Amino acid sequence: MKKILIANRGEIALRIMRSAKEMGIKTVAVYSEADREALHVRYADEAIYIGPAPSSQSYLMGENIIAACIATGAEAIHPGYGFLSENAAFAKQVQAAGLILIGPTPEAMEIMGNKLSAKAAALKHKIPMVPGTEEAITDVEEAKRRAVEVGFPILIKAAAGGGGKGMRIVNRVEEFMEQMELAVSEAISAFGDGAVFIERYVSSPRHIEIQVLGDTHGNIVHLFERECSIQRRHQKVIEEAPSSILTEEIRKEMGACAVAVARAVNYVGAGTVEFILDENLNFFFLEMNTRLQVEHPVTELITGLDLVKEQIKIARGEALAYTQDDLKINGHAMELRVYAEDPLNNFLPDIGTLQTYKTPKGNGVRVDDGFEQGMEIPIYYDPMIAKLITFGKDRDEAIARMVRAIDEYEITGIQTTLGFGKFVMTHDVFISGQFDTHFVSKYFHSDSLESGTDEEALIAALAAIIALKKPKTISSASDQQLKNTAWRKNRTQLS
Ligand code: MV4
Repeated sequence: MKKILIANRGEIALRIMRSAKEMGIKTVAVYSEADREALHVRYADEAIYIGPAPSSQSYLMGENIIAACIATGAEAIHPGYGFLSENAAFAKQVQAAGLILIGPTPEAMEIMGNKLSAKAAALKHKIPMVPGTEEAITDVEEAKRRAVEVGFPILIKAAAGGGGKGMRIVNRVEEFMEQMELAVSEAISAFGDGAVFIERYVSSPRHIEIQVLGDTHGNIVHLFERECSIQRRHQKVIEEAPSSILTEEIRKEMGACAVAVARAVNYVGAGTVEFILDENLNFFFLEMNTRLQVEHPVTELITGLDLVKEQIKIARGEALAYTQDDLKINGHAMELRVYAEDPLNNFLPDIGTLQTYKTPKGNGVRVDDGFEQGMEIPIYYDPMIAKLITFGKDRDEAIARMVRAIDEYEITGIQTTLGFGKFVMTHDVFISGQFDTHFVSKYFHSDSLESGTDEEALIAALAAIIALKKPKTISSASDQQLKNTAWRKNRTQLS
């Protein structure tokens, strides 16, 4: 493999190109109108324009990407995460064009793309699963009887959903019919597929996922777990490896289950098997993600492996160079996703120019980003600016480094989740390791953040006075606009 095309943008495109470069492989970037000046375009050996800014007209245009691959003589495509990375139809088109997709087979993507077929594949291997229905609900009365059997609260999930999309909690049997109708119509409009199933609702879960790698020779290993319980509205904010809660025994069991799930679909490449863990440390299989994930760096830091290099070697047909017994956890890693979002304004995306952008440095700090000072964050794509990753000999050291790195990070011109990250890292409950997926909604309020500078406090106070004095007829929308434009935009980073 001498040249690969990276069908992505931002930090992950750069991350992939760096590993390719270290392997002596040339890189081809693709870019949209909004990314003409982007770092991934400058970093690549070649770059091809693929369409207008909206991803539906550029990064999701499989045909244009395959054409760019052929035109540049690249032999393989790395899809990164998001965009076309889990699109089985695209994977088939890549194969049909005589190219290699650096990822799993279209068949594995297809099975894991549907939660019910994923569960059916796992069921054959005695993988623990949350009690519920094993098939799509066709008879609502029968489903209701099953819900009573399982016990309320229950969850209705869309088979075509995933990552929390298309889920509904039903607390009482009286609500079942109504929620069912809503869930089905939502699933139809969101996914074009009304298939839904039910599961008992695990009320205080932890989200634990296992990284797996499979080669084309039938070898599959796991690279231990990542814990991703710190999230808000199904968007992960902080991830770590290893989990602070797993015992060596549960880790082994979960790892073996993850490998069995991967084996059920002859998994090739890097994948992640997602579980939830209840209060009694029982774990249940939820779904499998058939891509390289955003949070892969924490696994890299504790295993010493480069997951992108491993993906490329697997795609070249090489066998894994190690067995499960060769793999060990060393130290502890933390990741904070730095989003261009305003934690004081319900985490609304905050776009604009990075007036100051200085990343933290030093021992145990890694920053995976795709921006430089002076650049604008485009509105068209995910608002993630960077991933701040720290490593230490143990969890306490990884946390201390994270706090130090957050303090060193300088971002002005836009609001970010850095201050929010510091709130979590310094919270007793997080430090104790005794938390669940409700951490953010339980403990974070907009007044949890340290206040900004004196000048900002003054402007905020003035804005409040103006708001109090204004005639009642002024709408709350203008109130919001005042807050956004008068002082929030130019405030320096909370940290
Ligand atoms: C659940 C659950 C509780 N019980 N399933 C959300 C993401 C998707 N992969 C599945 N999710 C959940 N499934 C049962 N039976 C709770 C969640 C859930 C969750 C899971 C992991 C991380 C964060 C979460 C936040 C809310 C709900």
